[in-house]
Parts: sequence; C-alpha cells; structure tokens
Amino acid sequence: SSPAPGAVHVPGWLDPDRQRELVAACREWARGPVPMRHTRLPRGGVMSVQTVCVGWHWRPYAYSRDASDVNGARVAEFPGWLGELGRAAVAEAYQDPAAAAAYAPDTALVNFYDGAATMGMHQDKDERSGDPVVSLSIGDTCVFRFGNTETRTRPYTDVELESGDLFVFGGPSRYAFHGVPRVRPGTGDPATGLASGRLNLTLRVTGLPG
Ligand code: MD3
Ligand code: FE
Repeated sequence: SSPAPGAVHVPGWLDPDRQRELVAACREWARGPVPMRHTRLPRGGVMSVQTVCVGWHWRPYAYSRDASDVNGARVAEFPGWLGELGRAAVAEAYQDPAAAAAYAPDTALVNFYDGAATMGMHQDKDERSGDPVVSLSIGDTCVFRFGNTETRTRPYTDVELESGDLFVFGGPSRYAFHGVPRVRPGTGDPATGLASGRLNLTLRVTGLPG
C-alpha cells in the first residue's frame, strides 16, 4: 500500500529464510570491525537505539569511512548481495525495472531496538542523494510514524511494521519526518534468530565519491 506519494509499504516481503540470513549478517556486523553502539548526539544526548553501519559510517550529521566516534576502525565493506537486495526491493515497490536497475545503495544503517528503545521524529538529510531509502524490518512489531515534510508534528500516519516488511521512501516522501514511538515486545518470532527486540536495516545512497 502507499500511504503517501513515493512511499510504498510491502508487508511480509522478506521470507523467513531471508530474515534469518539478515539477522545472522547483522550479528556479524554488530561484532565489528566497528561494534554496534548507542550513537552519541552532538548536544550530549545518546540514542536509545543501537546502530552499526556498513559501507559508510554514519554519525550525526555526516558519513565517513572510519568510525572516529567509536573505535577509529574502518567500517565493513558494503556487500554486493545487499545492493542486489536493494534493487529487488525498489523493483517490488515501484514496479519500475529502470528505477530498480539504477538504484545503487552504498551504505546500510542497522538499528536494533530493545523493548524500550524509540526514535524521535526526524528527517534523513545527511545523504547528498535524493535516491530512495529502503527499510527492512525484522523481529518485534513497531509503530512507525510517517509524517509530513514541513513539521515533526501532525499530520502523520501511524503504521504497524512487522517482521519481514519492506518500506521504500522515495520522491516526495524521501524528506518526510518519521520516527518510531514504540515497539511491541514479544511480537517477534524467535525463529528469525532474534530472541527479542527489533532490527531495522535501511539501505541508502550517500552520494559520496568512492
Ligand atoms: C522515511 N529508522 O535509521 S525505518 C533511520 O525503524 C530511521 O529504525 C527507523 O528512521 C527505524 O533514519 C525508521 C523507516 C524509514 C527510514 C528512513 C527514511 C523511513 C524513512 C528516510 C526518509 C523517509
Ligand atoms: Fe530516519
């Protein structure tokens, strides 16, 4: 379904095997070379979500190859199979083979939510490319709040994101405010390999050279 122009929600897009593979891959990335951690905000806050990055390291408000705010190591290489998954996601969401073929994500942000973690309303503007963001959810269901491009307040739409769901945000939705006001503990299937909590992978195009 499409809650707004350029935003497409595909429930249950990842089959159980794919979800297990992604959980296993995220577990490896979470160990290193840059360990998963609570991102520190420039004004002294700490995010309740834990994040590990692949391809490029994100910190507010910039991307780099080295994680100078964590351990100084270079982030893990962005694997070819993850780019293929991103192109398949865009093909499914937009039913547009040309748009899918041109989609070349070079970074993935992996967010882990324990039962209490939330993400406040924000826009994603650190990328220099307006190409779509692909979001993949695994584990506990969450309430995803999808807003407007002007303010972090109403009007917004609350959508339940479940394990296996795909969401693609492109076109006018690319710069919409969004957040995760709550997760629903105990709703995930441990067969994914996640005993508790929620994983979200976002694939993005940084627009940075090399
Ligand atoms: C809409 N992550 O990492 S995914 C983020 O579930 C982020 O972890 C949330 O917001 C999460 O920045 C939401 C859905 C999402 C991701 C990126 C977007 C929605 C978006 C970028 C632009 C518009
Ligand atoms: Fe975001």
